Amino acid sequence: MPETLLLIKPDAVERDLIGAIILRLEAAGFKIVELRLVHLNEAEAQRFYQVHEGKPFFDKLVAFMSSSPIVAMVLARENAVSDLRELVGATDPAQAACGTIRQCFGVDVTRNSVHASDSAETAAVEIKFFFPDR
Ligand code: 3AN
Repeated sequence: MPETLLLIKPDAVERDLIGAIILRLEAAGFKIVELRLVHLNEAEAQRFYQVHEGKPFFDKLVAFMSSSPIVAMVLARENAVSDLRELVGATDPAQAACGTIRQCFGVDVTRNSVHASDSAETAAVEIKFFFPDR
């Protein structure tokens, strides 16, 4: 079964939205096959987002992602990568489609509550980042 990585970001963990987000994932038919709560340090957050290094928002993104704990999970389902991206919604919550996780819970383009891998190749790398034994 195809797998993808979902992160519940600091803004959502801080607002006690872990359960609400998991409810939506399970209701959409995603199976949680790995799950952990983790507090990234700055170097780890830089490594996770290295494709964005040099962009104007990089330092802010790294500071945010290492500011408090996040939840990392591996989700399995048919069409896991593309269907999870659809459920998550656009990067900017203000632009995200009605009913998406970011539209419902996101605060702004940095505090957008969740991350989902954007391709099967990225998913494989991101899953290894958080779950090296997989
Ligand atoms: P997505 O998570 O929707 O795939 P990416 O991969 O383009 O978006 O960006 C990764 C993360 O960087 C986003 N989730 C968001 O938190 C942050 N980000 C992207 N674009 C901006 C921006 N213009 N200003 C601030 N943060 C941004």
